[in-house]
Amino acid sequence: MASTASRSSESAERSSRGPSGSIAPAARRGRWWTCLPRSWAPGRSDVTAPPDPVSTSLLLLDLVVAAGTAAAWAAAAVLGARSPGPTTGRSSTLLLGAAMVLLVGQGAIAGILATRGWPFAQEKLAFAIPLQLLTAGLAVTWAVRERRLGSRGLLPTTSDDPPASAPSRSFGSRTIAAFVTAAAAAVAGLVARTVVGFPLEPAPAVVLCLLVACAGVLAYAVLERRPARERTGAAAMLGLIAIASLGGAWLSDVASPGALVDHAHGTAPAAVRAADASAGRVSVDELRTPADAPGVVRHFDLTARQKTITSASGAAVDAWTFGSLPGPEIRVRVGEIVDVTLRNRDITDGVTLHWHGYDVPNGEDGVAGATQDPVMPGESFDYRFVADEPGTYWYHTHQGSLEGIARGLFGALIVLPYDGVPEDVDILVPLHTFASSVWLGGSDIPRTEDVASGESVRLRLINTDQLPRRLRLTGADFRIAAVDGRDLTGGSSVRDEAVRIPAGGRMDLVVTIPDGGVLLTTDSTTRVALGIGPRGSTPLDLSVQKAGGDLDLLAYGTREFDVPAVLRDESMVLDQLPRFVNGAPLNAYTVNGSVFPHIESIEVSEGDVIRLTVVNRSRDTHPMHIHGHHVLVLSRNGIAATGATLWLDTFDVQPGETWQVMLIADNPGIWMDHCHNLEHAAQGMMMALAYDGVTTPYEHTRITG
Ligand SMILES: [Cu+2]
Repeated sequence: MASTASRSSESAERSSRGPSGSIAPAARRGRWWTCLPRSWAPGRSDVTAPPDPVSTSLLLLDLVVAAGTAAAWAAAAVLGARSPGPTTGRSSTLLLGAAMVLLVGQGAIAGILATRGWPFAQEKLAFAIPLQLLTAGLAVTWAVRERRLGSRGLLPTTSDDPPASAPSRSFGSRTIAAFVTAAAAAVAGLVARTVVGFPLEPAPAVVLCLLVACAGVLAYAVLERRPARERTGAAAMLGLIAIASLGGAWLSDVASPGALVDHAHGTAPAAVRAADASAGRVSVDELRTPADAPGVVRHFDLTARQKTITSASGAAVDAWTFGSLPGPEIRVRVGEIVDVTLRNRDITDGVTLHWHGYDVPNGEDGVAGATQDPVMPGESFDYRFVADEPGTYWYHTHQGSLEGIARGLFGALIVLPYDGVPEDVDILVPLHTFASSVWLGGSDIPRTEDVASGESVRLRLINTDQLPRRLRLTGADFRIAAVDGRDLTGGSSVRDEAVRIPAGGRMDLVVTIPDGGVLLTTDSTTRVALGIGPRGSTPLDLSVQKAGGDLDLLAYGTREFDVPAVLRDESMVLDQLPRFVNGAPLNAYTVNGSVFPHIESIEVSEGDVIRLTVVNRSRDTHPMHIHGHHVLVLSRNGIAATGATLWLDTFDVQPGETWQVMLIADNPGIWMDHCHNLEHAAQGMMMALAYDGVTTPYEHTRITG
């Protein structure tokens, strides 16, 4: 086996940190000045086309058709309230016909959606369409009956008009009120889709039915010119139901204790611990790495602080750092004990360290509000875990992580196999957007790395951004050796295919350097690139082929694993719905219709095997990240994974997609599951995977993502 020459990709210049020498890249003076705006927005995704456009398009079409149905009924009501003219009869017949055709259209679309997954269609097939069928049926029946009786002169058009005189309206009050009711039912269907979402439960369905009935009664009272008192009464009832349901929704958010509270206890540790022990419960505080765990201890010090960093291009970045951008690399070997002291110098909201993708004991997971309190300025926290899972990982703050990570509170964690990796050269390539400037491998300008022709290179790609990133390796065949810290078996060599890495995901590429070198680029920008080649070669001049598609990991490599019998199903339906987050109204990101901390936890016992179905009804991509566990990908959109066994800690559920993954409950604790687009997480898309009998003394109200 060739010896492994490990190199930091950020810079040739290094400075040693900590007793055992974690490495900080030195900032370099650049070739041009770029002025960075003070915006920490994640920027535009370079991966835009949804892979399952059918469900997404159908969901959109369904909304259009439902809105059209409501409009047709409303127009029929308006027309019906006008005095009869030469075309009124035909127009209203046409509108009734259109409304019925649109309703049939809703049914057809919902039927197709149901074949793609019940969560796409539940509120439509179980509520919106039956309610509309009922109200539409009544409206059509009355309209036809009235026309028939009216043509025989048997029916007054309104109760105020004598039959003999010219009618002031085309239809009677009862029929027009029925049109209004049908329009209200169509609107209720829209509300069920866009406000309530999945799952639609009985209480909101009953409220919506009451609102529809009230709308009909109010319309009738107005049309019948009933006394003002009656109309006011009906309007008041309508308003009351609306206000009561809004109030209920608000209270259920701000006043309900939240799912994690089932696992929370007070903050008197000794007494609680004794009570827990006698009840067979265990606190997250006890789920730590034992102090006497065997292995060579490698100690690292990480101090979070505000600091101005100069980029390779010479730009000044107003960063929050662990000393460098990205933070010092922690590189250890299987069998060693990773021992890290985190200190906070001046990050006022506090910091923690979460070991992204590394399945540490729960008490080391670094989630403020679930496994510890945030480390405030002047405070410190010690983390300790055994290096036994070789691969590429990263660490980042999990307190105010949206801003914290964006501004630089992260770094790489590399665990080498005991014998090292078989490649000659090992290059770390984090991809991050500071303000709006993309850094590839620690540089915001194109750079090169000298590697002799014929040498093999392992490129450790880490996407630390909020959005999926597409990367391309040009100039030679390459293979994917590992994803999310797990080796892929039997992956064949590919050329000019793009790799797509979800937010927070990692991918190890292996390539043998040809005479002309290779070039790593991202579709995000042409302003950064990493050329790797022999001295004197010009890999930065290689021309990038963008014709190739994305490499599909679900069909890459060879399978070596039989899925065990699945014991239990759980589901997460992702959506964007109006909800109160921390008491403020928001078009929030929801799981199963709720936002953090009110999303019901997935409760497991140690040893459970869960089949988790994740359905995305929204129009955003959600990189779902599960703490403390890797999940095995079973299928996407109903198509089974056929490639190498794919264990991921972050998987991109794109709009309209359905993923099925398997989770083995083998790491007790209270674990966060959340979208790693941290804006989405901060706006509700975060929940817990909670083990039976595990409690936490920390308050979830302090979790800020
Ligand atoms: Cu998301």
